[in-house]
Amino acid sequence: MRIFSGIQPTGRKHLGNYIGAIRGYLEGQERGDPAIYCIVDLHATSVSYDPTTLPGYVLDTAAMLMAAGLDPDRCILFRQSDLHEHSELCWLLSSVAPYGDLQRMTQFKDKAEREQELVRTSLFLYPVLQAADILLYKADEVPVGDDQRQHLELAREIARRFNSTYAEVFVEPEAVIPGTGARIMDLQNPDAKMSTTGSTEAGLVYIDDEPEAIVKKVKRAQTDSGTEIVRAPDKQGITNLIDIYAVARGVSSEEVEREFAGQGYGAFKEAVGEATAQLLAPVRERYRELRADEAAIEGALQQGADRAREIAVPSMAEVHAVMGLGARR
Ligand code: AQP
Repeated sequence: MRIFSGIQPTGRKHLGNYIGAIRGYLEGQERGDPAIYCIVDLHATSVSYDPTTLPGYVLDTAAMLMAAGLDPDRCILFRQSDLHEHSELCWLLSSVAPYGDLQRMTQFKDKAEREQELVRTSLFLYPVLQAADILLYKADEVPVGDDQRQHLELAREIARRFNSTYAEVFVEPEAVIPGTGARIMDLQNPDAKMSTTGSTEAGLVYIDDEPEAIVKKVKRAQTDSGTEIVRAPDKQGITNLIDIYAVARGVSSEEVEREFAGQGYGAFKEAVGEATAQLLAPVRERYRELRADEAAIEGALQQGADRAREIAVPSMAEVHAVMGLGARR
C-alpha cells in the first residue's frame, strides 16, 4: 500500500491542516509501504510569495510534521524541488489533462480572485503538478482534507487518460478523507474553511499558538443566536466546534452532543478551547526543540529525497518510454 500526500510550506500550519490532513499522515505512516510526504515548495510559487522566506518555511513545515509524529526513518519526508521529476511529469501529464476540467477547479477560481497583481499560469496548472506528485509514486491512497476532493478526482482522470492514451503506467489514487474534521471552518466566518490565505488571525488556530491564545480565539468564535449544542446546517459555528472537540477528545460528534446537552455556549467554548490547546501543546513544544536544529532537518530532507528518487526515477523512465521521448529504443 503506497501512501502519498503533499503539504504547502506556508509558514505556520493551522488546526485545519492538522485535523484534516496531518492526523491522516500519521495513520498512513503505520500502514504505508512506503508512506511518502512531500513539502510542496514548487506549488508555493503559484501565488505571490517571497523567495527569501520560502526555504525557511520549508524547514518550519518539516519540523512541524516531525513534531506531530512523522519519523523520517519510518516514512519518506522530502522537499518537492529536490526532485526535478515532479515538474517534468507535470508538463508531460498536461498532454492528457483536459483544459475544460482545469477551468472548473474551484480552488483556482477562489485563489485567482484573491490575487492582486498577477494570476499565474502555474496557479492554473496547480492540480496537474499535484497529479504529477501523486502519480509519480504510483500511490494507492492520498490522505487529504475535503477541499482536495476535486483535485484528487482530476488526478484519477489524468491517470486514466494517460493509461488509455499511452500505456498502463499509473495507479488511480483514492482520496482518504477523515469522517470527522475533513473541513475545519474559520472561527470567525464558519461558512468558509479555515485557510492560510483566506482567514484572518482571529479565524485561525495555528498549531504553534500559545494555549492561552487558543482558548481566547475559541471563546470569541462566531456562533448562532440559539442555545442548543447540536450539529445542524444552520449552526455552522457550533457544528465546527463540535467536530473540533470530538477530534481533540477522540470521541464521536454524537457523544459531544450528549455530553454538553443543556449547557450554554460559553461553557462549551471554554471546553473546546482547552481541549484544542491540550491537543496541540505537545506538538508545539516538540516543534520548538526540533526547529532549532536546522542541520538535522536538512539531513532528514536529503535522506528523504534520496529515497523518493529511488521510486521517481524508474517511473519517469517508464513515462519516457511509452511517450516516445528520448533516443529510439
Ligand atoms: N480547513 C481545513 N480543514 C481540513 N483540512 C484542511 N486542509 C487545509 N485546510 C483545511 C488540508 O491540509 C492539507 C495541506 O493543505 P495545503 O498544502 O493547501 O496547506 P495550506 O496552504 O496551509 O492550506 P490552506 O489553508 O487550505 O491554504 P490556502 O490558503 O492555500 O487555501 C491538505 O490536505 C488540505 O486538504
